[in-house]
Amino acid sequence: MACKRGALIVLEGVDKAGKTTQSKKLLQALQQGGRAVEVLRFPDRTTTIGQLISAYLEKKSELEDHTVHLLFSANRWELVPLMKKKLEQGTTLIVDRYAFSGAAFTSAKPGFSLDWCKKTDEGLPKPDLVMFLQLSPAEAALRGQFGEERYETNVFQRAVQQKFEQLIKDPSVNWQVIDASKSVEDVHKDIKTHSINAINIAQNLPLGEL
Ligand code: DGP
Repeated sequence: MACKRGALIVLEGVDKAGKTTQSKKLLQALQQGGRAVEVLRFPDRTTTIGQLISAYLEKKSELEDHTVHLLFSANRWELVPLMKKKLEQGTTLIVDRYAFSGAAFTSAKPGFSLDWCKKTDEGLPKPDLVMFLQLSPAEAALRGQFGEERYETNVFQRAVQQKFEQLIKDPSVNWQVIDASKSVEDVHKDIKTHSINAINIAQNLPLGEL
């Protein structure tokens, strides 16, 4: 019998929603359950393209806004062969940010339509599940100050939040909204339940495209 494919599971949300903490906890829980699973994170700052993005985010370089959008997208595309290989081999991938961050962050800038921003990611492997960790700007502020990187301001994050609110209305994507204001353990329980369901369903379905 052919090996069953892994699921592509994405965590999205504004900064401070807890995506990275929850990705790690989900990884551990699924591994303890005996599943083959790995975490990926976008932007992947280790590649040549990722290093350009990293310097831009750290404000060490300036890039024109369309250009940086294309670089973020290219950074996802360059990982596609690896992602497909892992999924086909039966490994579930937990992805910390994906194309939806690409659309939400760039379209939060003046002069960018959501449609234009989504175009460059069309054809990427489609997630079996996208969990949106929902946290109001007020609650995010209670989690401390933002860091020094580009985009880490209250005004910009509020604009990003609004763009995500539009994106989660897309019925062609399996969105699950998670209340990220709950305790780390309670959020983890919700995420784990949705993920196990998605893994069970995905193994009998072909991988789709965005
Ligand atoms: P992180 O390493 O998860 O903190 O992400 C770095 C920052 O980059 C964060 O503010 C979100 C933003 N970001 C992530 N993906 C994209 C993208 O595709 N396009 C744009 N413009 N920003 C992105």
